[in-house]
Formats: sequence, structure tokens, C-alpha cells
Amino acid sequence: MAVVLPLVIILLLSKATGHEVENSSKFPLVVSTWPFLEAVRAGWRAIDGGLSSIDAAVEGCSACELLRCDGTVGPGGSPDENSESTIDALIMNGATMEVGAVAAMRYVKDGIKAARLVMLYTEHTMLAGDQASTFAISMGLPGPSNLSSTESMEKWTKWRENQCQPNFRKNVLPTNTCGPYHLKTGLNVASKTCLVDDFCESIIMKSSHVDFHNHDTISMAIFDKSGHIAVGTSTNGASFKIPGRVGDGPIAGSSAYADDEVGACGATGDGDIMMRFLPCYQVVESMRLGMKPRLAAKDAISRIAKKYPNFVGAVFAVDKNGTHAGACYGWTFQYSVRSPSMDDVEVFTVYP
Ligand code: SD4
Repeated sequence: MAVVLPLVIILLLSKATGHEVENSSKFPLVVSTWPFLEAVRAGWRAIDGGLSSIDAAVEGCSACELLRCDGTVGPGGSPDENSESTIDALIMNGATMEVGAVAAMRYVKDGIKAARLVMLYTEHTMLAGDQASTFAISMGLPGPSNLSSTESMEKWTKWRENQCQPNFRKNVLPTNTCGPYHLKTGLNVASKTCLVDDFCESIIMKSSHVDFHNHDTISMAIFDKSGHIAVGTSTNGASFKIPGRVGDGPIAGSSAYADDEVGACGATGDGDIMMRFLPCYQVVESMRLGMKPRLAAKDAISRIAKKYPNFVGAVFAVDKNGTHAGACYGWTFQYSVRSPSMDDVEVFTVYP
């Protein structure tokens, strides 16, 4: 985690949870993936101070972008094959279902603020790549900026020295070194379907290099005093991604989802896999049908695990009463909560 705290403090703040946690004095409420304590505090200060849930989610996620939480939020992390860092971000209003998102945005550090600009000042839902950057800058955000850092460049240099391994290519040659890559001849890729019982090597390989250290994201849900929800997500994605790759971060229903009538969800993990299942949409819709947050979270995660037994990911679920729970697969997950009944952020630990 980028918020580096002495272990003893983390342990003091940490609660192991295998069950649902009811929130006695409900709102406002902030829930976030991982022990991103400063981000949750920033979101809390904003919502407790009377900002809207949208603006508070922006404050919370911006704090993480500024701190470069875990090296995987904000600039300076997850270099792609060309060493460049790009940003995926999303904001969603649970009262109106409005969404703003930026995908693979270059040269602009403020992912979540750019997402809010898309939501507030366009009829679109998502802008991507260079054009997202141009839009964000034209609407007042600083840039163009270099999003690389010393750490991201060192990481990329080591990866090059390691013959560009691991990487996200499949069914191409060469396999053990850097590109340029070309299609394997004689391989009918289209006919190669991966049944669960007959799992493709490529899928196993792909998932195995996504782990706790190269894959984190902030996904934050904020309930204001009246229970209006906003969710926000920001990440620089996956290390050594193929340039142009968009993860689950800017996909509504995948990295986050909210509906004031039901509750909210935030996700983290292997976005390439998770976005195929819209796990946060699944969580919210399951809760709409009456599932408790814990079961809804577990169900969404198991649907993915059933098809991709090597994936790594987690979700938190919060219902409209503020009851929260998490579920994870392939790693131990922590999520953070701040509510009126707490003196400070509390961290909940969920085991696979
Ligand atoms: C992605 N899900 O781009 C994001 C990054 C992440 O924890 O880790 N999330 O795949």
C-alpha cells in the first residue's frame, strides 16, 4: 500500500471480518478498497463538511492520486510496454445514474477530476486516450504532464532487461523476449475456446502475473447524510500493459456501481478478467433482489472464479442501510470504512 503505516497501527486499525458489519449510526459513510487511510479521511472530511457525495468522492480519490497510493493510483505507476503511465478513472452518481469516465488518459494526472468533467460538462459517459487528455486540459486541468516517475522507469527498465517478461501477449511469437510480435502461424486462434475443464494455458499465464504488488485500485463509495451515493475509481492499471489497454477502472458496473435505491459496490483486481463479468453491477442487482451484502459480494466473486480459477480480485458491497461486507479471491483483501460511530478510519480484512 502506498499509505505506508507502521504494521502495529495497521493491526490496531484492522478488523478481520468474515461477516457483514451493520452500521449503527449510518450516514455519512465512506467505504474504500484497501487501507488507503488518507484518501478515506479526505473523503470523510469532505462529506462531513457538507460537500456532495460526488465532490467528496473526488476529494477522496484525488487524495490517493496525489499520494500515488500503492504506486498504482495517480501518475508514476504501472508503466506500459513503452514505459508510459496512463490513467483510468470513473465517477458515478447513484441518484441519477450519471457516469463520467476517462480511459487510458495520457499526460494528465487528475484522473477522477477529469472523469467528473466528462460527467458534468458533456453528454458522454467516457472519453479515451489523447482526446480525453485534450478535453481535460481544455476544461482547466493541468497538463500536458509527464506521468512517469523514477520508480516507474526503473520498473520498466528491469522488465526490458528481463526480456519483457511477463507480458500480456498471447498466441504470438516471439514468446520469451521483447517484440515486435507477430501471429503464430498455423494456429487457429478463433477455434481455441477455453472451457473450464480444459483451461487454456494463455489464460493461466495471463492471470498469474497479476498480483498484490502490481494491481491495486482505489474504488470508493460515499453516502451523504441523506443516503445519496457516489462512487469513484482511479487507477493507473496494470504494469506492462499493451499501450491502449483500458482496464475495469472506467467501466461502470465493473470497478464500481451505485444506485441510491439499493447500495454501492467497489472492485479491485485483475480488470481484464473482471470487466467481463461487471461484478459491481452484479452485486448491486443481487442486493436489489434481496441478497445481503456479504452474499452478493461472494456471489459476484464466485461467478468469476468459476470461469477463471486463477484470477485475483475483490469487491466490497454496501447496502442502502450502510451495512457492508467484502469478498475476495486469490488474495487477502482489505477495505476501509469511516462512519459517524468511528473515531477514525477502520480497516476490515477479508480472507479468500
Ligand atoms: C485494472 N483493476 O486496471 C485495475 C487495477 C487494479 O486493483 O488493480 N485494481 O485492472
